[in-house]
Amino acid sequence: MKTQIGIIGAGPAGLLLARILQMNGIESVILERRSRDYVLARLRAGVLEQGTVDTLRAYGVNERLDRDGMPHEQTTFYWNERRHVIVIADEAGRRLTTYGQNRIVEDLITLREADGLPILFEAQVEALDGLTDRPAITYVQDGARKTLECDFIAGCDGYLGVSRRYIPDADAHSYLHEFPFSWFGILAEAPPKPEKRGFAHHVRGLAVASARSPRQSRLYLQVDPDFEIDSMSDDQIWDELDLRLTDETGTPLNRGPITEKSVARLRAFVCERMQHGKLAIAGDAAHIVPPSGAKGLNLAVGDVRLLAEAIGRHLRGDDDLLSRYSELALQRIWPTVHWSCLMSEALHVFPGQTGFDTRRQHMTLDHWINSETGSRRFREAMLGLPYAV
Ligand code: RFL
Repeated sequence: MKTQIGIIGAGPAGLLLARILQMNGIESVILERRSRDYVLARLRAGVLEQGTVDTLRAYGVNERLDRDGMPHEQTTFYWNERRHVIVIADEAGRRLTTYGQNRIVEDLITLREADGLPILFEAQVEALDGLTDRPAITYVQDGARKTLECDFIAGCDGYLGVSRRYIPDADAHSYLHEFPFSWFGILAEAPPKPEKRGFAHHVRGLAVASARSPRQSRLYLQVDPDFEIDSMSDDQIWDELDLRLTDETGTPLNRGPITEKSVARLRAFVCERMQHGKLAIAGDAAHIVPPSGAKGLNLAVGDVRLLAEAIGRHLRGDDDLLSRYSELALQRIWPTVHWSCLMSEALHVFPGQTGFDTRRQHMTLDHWINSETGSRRFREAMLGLPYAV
């Protein structure tokens, strides 16, 4: 089989890249190791920067987003049993929008399938060849080994994918930081209260209240790395969330059946080599951020916009942008990783944390909440950096 661009991974990065390429008259084949049902059921992120919403609109992925996306113009810190509001919307009308990553993935798959374009599910990529000359992807589907020949390969296969290892010296140019805690996330059939959306900094650890739809709440608790998912009853989970997200009004969260539970270790990772010959990596394949800043999906969108433009120019014989892909992408990635780590450092309780450490966290929170420069910095970081293209 032959195509112009072989895309590994049907996550948001791979699917959106395929969509942008399609709109620019460039054909692609997506290879995805998981089944269609598995990919559609994966929950993950849900807070979109204005730039992500605008990008999805620009490529016609907005029908359901415009109807069901929940814009929000402020966020809240719960700290010392008080509620502190920071305005997020800016003078240019930018704001954040809640719309689940699973719904973006579903919208992109539906559009692609309606256009009759190929996504091969349960196609596990095993090897890449010819990266400086004639790229080829070897994959296994239905027990058979097959080859996809292409002009260029986009590795959008997430943190544990195969493509990064085909970039020479990728490990030597990668940076990993592991935080000493995890996030226990739940999805509940409970209408989120808009006034309860936000982050809690509590002596028992961080908590986060967010939404996935007007009927679904997405909530997180900081837990130890060895936390066992069944060690808390549903009532204990709700009680712990209400305790950490407490404020002067004592308003509790809306409760409802918990439909999903997951635990994820907090990490930050950046690979500074994002391209080699006719291979480039994008999204979680190149970087991951702790979820406190809600930036993982938004960063993937920034990479993919840039990569689509670089691939288009490469196919027309101009490699200048492609040769600068890593450099330009990193201009968004490092500040965003830094911000996500700053938020993590200010909001969690660290093992062995001293009173001195706690007072320094309070200084950071006080700066964001009570100072004009701090609030502006917080707002700008949450709204996201401009794109290179
Ligand atoms: P994805 O979404 O991981 O997609 C990569 C795809 O590649 C496939 N794949 C392969 N396919 C073929 N052959 C192979 N050899 C392959 N190896 C892998 C995988 O099956 C998968 O379908 O990466 P992408 O597209 O870069 O998108 C990035 C976002 O998914 C990610 O940044 C965010 O979801 C991060 N993230 C969260 N961000 C938030 O802002 N808020 C959250 O609450 C939040 N929760 C999460 C998350 C990421 C998680 N993962 C990756 C551990 C929760 C989890 C569990």
